[in-house]
Amino acid sequence: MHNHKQTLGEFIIEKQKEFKYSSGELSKLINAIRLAGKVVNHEVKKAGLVDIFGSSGETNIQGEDQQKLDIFAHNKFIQALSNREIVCGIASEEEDDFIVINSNDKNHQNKYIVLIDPLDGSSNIDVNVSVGTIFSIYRRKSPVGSPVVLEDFLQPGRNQVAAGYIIYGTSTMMVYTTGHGVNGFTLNPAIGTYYLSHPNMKFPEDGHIYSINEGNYIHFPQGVKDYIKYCQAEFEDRPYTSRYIGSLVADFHRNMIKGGIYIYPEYSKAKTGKLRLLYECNPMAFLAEQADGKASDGRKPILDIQPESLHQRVPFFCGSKNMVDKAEEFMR
Ligand code: P6P
Repeated sequence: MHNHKQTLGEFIIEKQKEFKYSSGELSKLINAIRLAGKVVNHEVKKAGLVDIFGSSGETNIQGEDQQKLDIFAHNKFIQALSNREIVCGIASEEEDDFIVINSNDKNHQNKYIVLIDPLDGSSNIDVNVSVGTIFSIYRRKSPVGSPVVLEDFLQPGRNQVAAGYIIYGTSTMMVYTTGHGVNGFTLNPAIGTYYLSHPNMKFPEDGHIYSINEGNYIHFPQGVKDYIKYCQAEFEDRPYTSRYIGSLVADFHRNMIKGGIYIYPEYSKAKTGKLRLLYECNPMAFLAEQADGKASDGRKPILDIQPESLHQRVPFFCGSKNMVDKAEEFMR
């Protein structure tokens, strides 16, 4: 039986037809991300063969040692998004401030902004473990025609128009939502085409996998310690399995397919957690809710948080709804 899998390109065109007033700008934006993802994938998959291992000797605003692939990925996404007159501004983990795209007024006519973590999990690059790109898309709030301003980037996650990730794993996949469910596309590297391999992805309501860096156990809030002990108790469907890859995209993706919870809580060494609200937690929370999962800071939905700064960090509890509910019970 010829099982024609729809390509990402066909999918985007078909979905655009459903939005009769769509200008096609969002489709162009998703296409730009699709293209940049292929370019980054090509580089990531050969990282071991060329001298792009190791650090660039520079550090980013997080004080993190910037891997060359981080910078390569950042540049490729900025380039792909800037060249096509689609967005009026970009914020990236790799840049201290947001980027105003081309100050000529043509680009100020564009209504979308993008926030991106070009290569999350970069510490895993040198050990050949999956890494990912995370992106988040909003409509600008400031008037079209003027240069984009900080407030355009500080919108609650609930305002997102689209969000997704590219996971550079045993296969490369692009997983995204435009607010009508989550769809996963797998890249066929031989021909550079993404195919719809995981339509309408959903978090199982329950799960038996918990993802947390237990090396920080003694520093965790008591509620997190109690939840971990709950996961480890010999009872009913427990103990659960502990799986922690050290790449948010990889842990999230596995949990969405198999069921599970990912937790990066606040703790003594990271007073408000480690993950960034704007280009890690908000896009993953939008995907989680669209896949009938849940994402909170341990108390309230991530998507309802009013951001105050570009690189702000928040505690992150995300995954199967019933597991996040249970973890929140322990946090109360
Ligand atoms: P830790 C990678 O740097 C990252 O931002 C996430 O992708 C990952 O889940 C987490 O940090 C790992 O942090 O402190 O456990 O090494």
